[in-house]
Amino acid sequence: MAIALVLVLIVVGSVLFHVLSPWWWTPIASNWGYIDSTLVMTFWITGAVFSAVVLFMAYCIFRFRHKEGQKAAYEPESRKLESWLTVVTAVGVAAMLAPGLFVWSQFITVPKDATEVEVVAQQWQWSFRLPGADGKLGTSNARLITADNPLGINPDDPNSKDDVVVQAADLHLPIDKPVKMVLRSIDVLHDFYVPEFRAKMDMVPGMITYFWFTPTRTGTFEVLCAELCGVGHAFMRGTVLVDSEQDYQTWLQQQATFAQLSQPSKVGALVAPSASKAKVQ
Ligand SMILES: [Cu+2]
Repeated sequence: MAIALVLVLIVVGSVLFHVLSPWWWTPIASNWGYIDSTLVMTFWITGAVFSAVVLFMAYCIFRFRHKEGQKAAYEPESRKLESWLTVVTAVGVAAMLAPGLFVWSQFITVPKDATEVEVVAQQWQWSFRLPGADGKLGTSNARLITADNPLGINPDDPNSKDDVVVQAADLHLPIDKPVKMVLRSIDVLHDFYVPEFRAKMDMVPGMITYFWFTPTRTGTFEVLCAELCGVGHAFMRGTVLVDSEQDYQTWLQQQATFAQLSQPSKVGALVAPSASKAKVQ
């Protein structure tokens, strides 16, 4: 009886916690309202199943409790019950999965007018690269990483000369312009995550991953690493500032291009320690 009561209390407590909890999402600052709808849908399905299963357990414990002279019948298999459960589970899982797949396909179908912004992760900081006037990012390669070229940008690629390099500093984005975030890691697994944008994606060494979004609100947003990447993982924070077009242009004017950065010290490029870090991990 006590166990049945505890189970009922768990359900009531969970529902009350949901209704009364002050913990909820940060206000959205991008076009990904779909992500929220998908989460809400998943939440209702899993929440309903959770309540139903726990309440059913409580009912069974109460209804079939031990009574003097009563013996339980052994029934190891019930085809009817099994097929019924299989169908309900399959429908539930499909209902959770299907909307997610539609949203996923939109998430990675980049609109033609999106500007590319490269995010480079390394233990434990964020760097960014914007295409210059040509609108194209130059190629890059982890083997090209040196002290003078910490992001491994290809100096022989004509497209990379005017690329704007934002090394270990804040990224600015103009409001209401779609951006394609091109994600790269130069050591271990990381994950680029800005909670307000409702967007995150793993960054895999040797691979380029991406997603797109349109910032819809100006402000300062925190970038988190959402993939355990070593002892400094918790401190791997960054900042994205969504500016009005004018503020964005002012900021952009102050940034250095790859050509400018690589000019002063062409001599004796040293191999950056980040190349060997990957092996240690
Ligand atoms: Cu990380």
